[in-house]
Amino acid sequence: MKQRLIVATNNRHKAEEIKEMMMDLDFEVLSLADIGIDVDVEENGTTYAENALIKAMALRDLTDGWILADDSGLEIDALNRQPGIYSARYLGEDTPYMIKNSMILDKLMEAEDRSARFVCSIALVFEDGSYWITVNKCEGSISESIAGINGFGYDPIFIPEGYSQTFGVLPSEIKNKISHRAKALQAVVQYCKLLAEESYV
Ligand code: ITT
Repeated sequence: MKQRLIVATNNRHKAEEIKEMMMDLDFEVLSLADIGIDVDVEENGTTYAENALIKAMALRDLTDGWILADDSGLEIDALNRQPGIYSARYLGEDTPYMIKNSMILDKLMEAEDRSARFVCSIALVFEDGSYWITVNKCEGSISESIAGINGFGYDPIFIPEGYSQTFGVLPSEIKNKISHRAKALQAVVQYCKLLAEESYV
């Protein structure tokens, strides 16, 4: 029987990416929407890892199965690594990303250094309350203009290292191989394979 894995996010784009990347694996991957749960967890941690664990642990009493939560963000060096863990709330939680992205480009108008990275921590919580956490990143830079409609959030202004187009333009097949979230999920899968071989963990 497939292991039931609940993806503890209210961000449907994240849930879709995670489902797509875990499609061929031996998990029954379900989002909060799939199991009819609607919770808003206060993210009061000071790191991505803390927040990922807070989100995953909050779901433990509400459902069965393993729980996976993602906390992620964009760090822009010229802005002292803002917005970082505050990425969802930066410039207003309800401000459309078209406006947020254009405000960021304005802030970087004079910047010589456009380097940036996406960071993603994934926490995996097991039924007995034990957990495992990974943090991964995807280096890149902020584009000169907003480009593309693929992905979500800051994707239209982020160019991953080794490419000349934003995640908003690049197809999801590429983002899902090289992104911060893709790397974190690759680590999850590797850990789950070790778990299956018991003697290693
Ligand atoms: P949950 O907490 O319910 O998972 P959220 O969107 O609030 O949903 P976070 O607190 O982790 O999630 O905030 C992450 C924010 O970082 C997200 O809202 C985007 O603004 C940005 N972000 C993270 N990953 C991204 C990606 O792959 N592409 C574009 N923007 C991303």
